[in-house]
Amino acid sequence: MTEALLSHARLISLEGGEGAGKTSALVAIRELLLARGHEVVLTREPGGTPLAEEIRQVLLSPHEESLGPETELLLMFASRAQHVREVVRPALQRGAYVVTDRFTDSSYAYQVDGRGMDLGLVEELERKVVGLKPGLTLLLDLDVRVGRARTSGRDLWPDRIESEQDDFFERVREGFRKRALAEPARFRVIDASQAPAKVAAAVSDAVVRWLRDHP
Ligand code: Z5A
Repeated sequence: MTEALLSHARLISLEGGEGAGKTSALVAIRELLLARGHEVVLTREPGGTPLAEEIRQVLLSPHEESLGPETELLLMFASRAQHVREVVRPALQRGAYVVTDRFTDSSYAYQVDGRGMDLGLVEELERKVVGLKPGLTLLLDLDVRVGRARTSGRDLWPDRIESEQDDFFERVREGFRKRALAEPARFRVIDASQAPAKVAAAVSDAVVRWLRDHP
């Protein structure tokens, strides 16, 4: 159990709503870091280890209709605890960059702002169970309807969280934007409505600047 929340410069997270383009952004960051000779671990949440991926299946299954918001929150953190223990900390300790598709900011946006869970509880879980926060967080910000239109038709059935209504995702988007405003040194907000090449260029530019300032 940890007590302090430490920021790590080699931990980079990507955040945003559905269809924001996090997948292509991850690839752009990996290429950039590899070209500079760094070891890169690409990972995701919920998930990132065999056990955490099993928890992800439960969290996203459209058949888990009875899963309550408290259980959802605790399973997100159970997945994250395992991910941090097995993947994130070991990679950072051996000098690698860890680039993660979502991290604790998603729990603030989805579980606190989206579901109305207690902010203090999430802060405590972040401090005691995770103990780490990204040095750099790229928020791919996108209109909710545009994001949903991009992913519509992708899956036969939307997952449990994708099945929420637009007002839920509007609260999530506002939650992310609020966090970015509160922590301008950590967040870079990227307009994800641009063409894919422009989004990738903005992401790469933000990471290049970050590496320059945090060698
Ligand atoms: N969740 C949570 O509630 N609490 C937590 O603590 C955590 C997560 C960690 C699973 O995450 C769910 O878990 C997620 C939040 C919740 N629920 N939702 N909704 P996920 O990251 O696996 O799910 P996701 O965000 O929905 O993934 P996504 O829709 O695939 O988003 P993406 O990775 O950002 O999008 P993409 O795959 O890169 O692109 C989607 C499509 O858009 C694809 O067809 C692309 O070709 C297209 N695209 C991408 N960029 C563009 C541009 N620029 N123009 C046009 N089209 C584009």
